[in-house]
Amino acid sequence: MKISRRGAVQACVLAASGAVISDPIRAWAQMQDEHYQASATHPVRSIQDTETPAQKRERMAWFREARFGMFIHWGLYAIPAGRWDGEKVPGIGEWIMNTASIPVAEYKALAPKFNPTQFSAAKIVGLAKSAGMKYIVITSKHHDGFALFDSKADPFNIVQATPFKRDPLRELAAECQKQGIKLGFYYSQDQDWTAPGGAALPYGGALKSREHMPPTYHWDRAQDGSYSDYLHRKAIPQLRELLTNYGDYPAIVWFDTPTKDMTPALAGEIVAILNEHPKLIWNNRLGGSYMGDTETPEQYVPAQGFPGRDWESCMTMNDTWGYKRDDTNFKSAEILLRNLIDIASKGGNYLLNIGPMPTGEVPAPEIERLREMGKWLAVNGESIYATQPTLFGTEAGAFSTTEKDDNGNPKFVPSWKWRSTTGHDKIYVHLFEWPATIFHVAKVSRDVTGAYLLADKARSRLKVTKRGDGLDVELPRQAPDPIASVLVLTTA
Ligand code: JFZ
Repeated sequence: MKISRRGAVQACVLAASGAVISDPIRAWAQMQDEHYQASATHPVRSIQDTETPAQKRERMAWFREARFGMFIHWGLYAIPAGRWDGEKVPGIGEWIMNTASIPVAEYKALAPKFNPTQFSAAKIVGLAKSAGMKYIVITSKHHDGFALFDSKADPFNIVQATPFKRDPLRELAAECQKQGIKLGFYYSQDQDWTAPGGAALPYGGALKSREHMPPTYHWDRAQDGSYSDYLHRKAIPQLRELLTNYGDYPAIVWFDTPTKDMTPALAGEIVAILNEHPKLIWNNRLGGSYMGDTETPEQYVPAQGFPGRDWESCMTMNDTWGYKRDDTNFKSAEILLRNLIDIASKGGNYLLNIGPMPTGEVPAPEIERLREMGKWLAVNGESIYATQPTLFGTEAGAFSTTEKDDNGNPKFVPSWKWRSTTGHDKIYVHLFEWPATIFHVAKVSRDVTGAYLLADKARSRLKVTKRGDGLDVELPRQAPDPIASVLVLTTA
């Protein structure tokens, strides 16, 4: 566990392409890691500590079947969209207040300008559904402290501080209920750059300035205050609001960036509240030594998944979570689909981000890619949802015998020929490269009784012959899908 988590954090740092993530963040991540290991007993036992394996299976069931969800990063940062005072600000869009050292009062002045009249919960939920996604996780409050929901606990929120006056979370909850998809809330419980006492981490370009110095990394006096007061006056009351005001939701609470301020005792106070919601799933980023339900690899797919743990890779389509008008570096639908298949073959979920614009609309390149993924899933979804990981295991790649990763461990070199998932009485093989007529299936722990292509509505049987320990499957000349064609092996 120790090694895999440390490796995960480091890989995450590497994968966030560009010089965006700083060494202090890396140091913080390592410190967190040690902290995480240090506390053997929790001051308040969490549901994960007390439930039986059967209860855990029941609580996690929908999540384990879902495989594909939509992350939404949306807030005031969509207005500057990566530029401040006419300058392009490096790094991820939702960090602009920190990266550009924007004073609290100046940042808060964005709220009266936030009027996303084009926001439509029906359209966004419809988009997620048409992409084949089974759940949505939206930023109810990011590190900038702005609540995207109706909050009595703090006035810096979309209903009280903007001309929009509507509660997008309420509208999304109603729509998700209607369209039958789960809704989760991201909540930045620890960092809050506009509430006195909220934590701040150093980041990217901001480090080069003389501001943001330890121990607080603050850049404005208005940020100073007691962390415990912040938690008791803002974060905990808002978490209570989120957990009680939205009917059956949230299905997930997605915490983020715990710092050492979040002691086990303080985290325990939050856990006591989470415990009142026995169906809730929450991630591993609360802090205070709590492991939560899910590992959250960010911007990468772990080489071998996280055996024994539920996990969810969160990723951007371009290089930012929050909308940035200058970021057009979008991954292709092909890469996104490969990621989804890769993740499913290792037993995880893919939480793929969109960053809506200040109007409330979703950027066109994001809509296009989601629709393309949805088209593929409409044909091939059976090979993804509610499947088990691969029975093979060597197809994903191998650890290099010569090259080392940043950590000094053997570097994992992925291979992109094929992946596999497992069904009740079927093995699915996702072929990225279409073999010249024969696909050889290595020895596997089940008896293969037949083969057909998932895209073939007639399910015409393909010729299967024994060769060595395994089987040869004879394929047609033409791949049914340019990105990934699914071969189904029926098994006894
Ligand atoms: C965090 C946020 O800071 C970011 O804005 C976004 O919401 C993302 C999903 O989560 O990003 C992180 C979290 C952890 C590390 C780096 C970035 N880390 O461990 O180095």
